[in-house]
Amino acid sequence: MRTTAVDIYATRNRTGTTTVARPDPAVWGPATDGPLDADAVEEYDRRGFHTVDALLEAHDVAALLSETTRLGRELVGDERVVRESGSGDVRSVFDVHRLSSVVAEIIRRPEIAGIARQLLGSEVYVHQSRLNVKPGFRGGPFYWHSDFETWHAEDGMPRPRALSISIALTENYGYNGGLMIMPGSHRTFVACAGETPENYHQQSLVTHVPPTGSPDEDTLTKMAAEHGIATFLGSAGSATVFDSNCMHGSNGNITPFPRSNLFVVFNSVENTLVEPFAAPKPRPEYLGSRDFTPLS
Ligand SMILES: O=C(O)CCC(=O)C(=O)O
Repeated sequence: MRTTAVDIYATRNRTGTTTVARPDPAVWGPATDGPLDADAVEEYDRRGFHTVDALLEAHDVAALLSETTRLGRELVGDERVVRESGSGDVRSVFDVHRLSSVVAEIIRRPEIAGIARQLLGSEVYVHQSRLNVKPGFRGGPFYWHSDFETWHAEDGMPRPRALSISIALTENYGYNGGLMIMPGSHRTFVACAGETPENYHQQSLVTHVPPTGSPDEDTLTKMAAEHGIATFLGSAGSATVFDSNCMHGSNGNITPFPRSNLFVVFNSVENTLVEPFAAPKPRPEYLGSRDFTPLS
């Protein structure tokens, strides 16, 4: 574990949830050069996210869905595949930018990686990628969290100079477990209670309310009252780009309509990982990559 004099994003190793205003920007630099226009950049800066319609065409979506099925079938017993604890259904397949040439090609496109370069103000690399599957009738929820809180504590990401692009592979209705984000929450860093146990990812990725790294209910209630909750609605192929410190999560899916998406996390090459800030050792490479080669 890293020992530094002052960690402005100190989290874990405490008994309660605390909040602090985030000192870092969400948009790093002028962001004038890239796929997003000035209004989109302003919205991302203010709300912490922005939705792009029709980022992928139907044939790309079909190719990604078929990759999801293939990887779930081929990677039996592989730790990169996380399954629902009750049903054994595939919940997530990680590291898909390395496992699938289809994913590798798509995420490098200027209209995708270019958004990350534009908002993060530098070259970028992939910190993590995953296909999240939320099948009809029994897809599990993802509890409220800030990704950056986890990446800082467990992966050693110094600052919130990272973002995710979540690309819908199925229609996202208001009721099939789509992404929920508290708009504007990216401006507040929520430090969470609890200590990070050894190999915590083996527990946290399958537990619907992870005991460490989850804000307490009082804090979430206050944040929801202040910011409200926006739900991502969109057709297959649309996408939401969101800041690494947004408070977000999603409900389970008991509707007959599956909800799957591709998540890609881009980190600035000027924000590469160090030792974890609040965990005994770094998480495995497929969760927090230490290959900082800029995307070509
Ligand atoms: O797929 C979802 O609904 C949410 C996933 C999520 O929050 C995450 O991967 O950090």
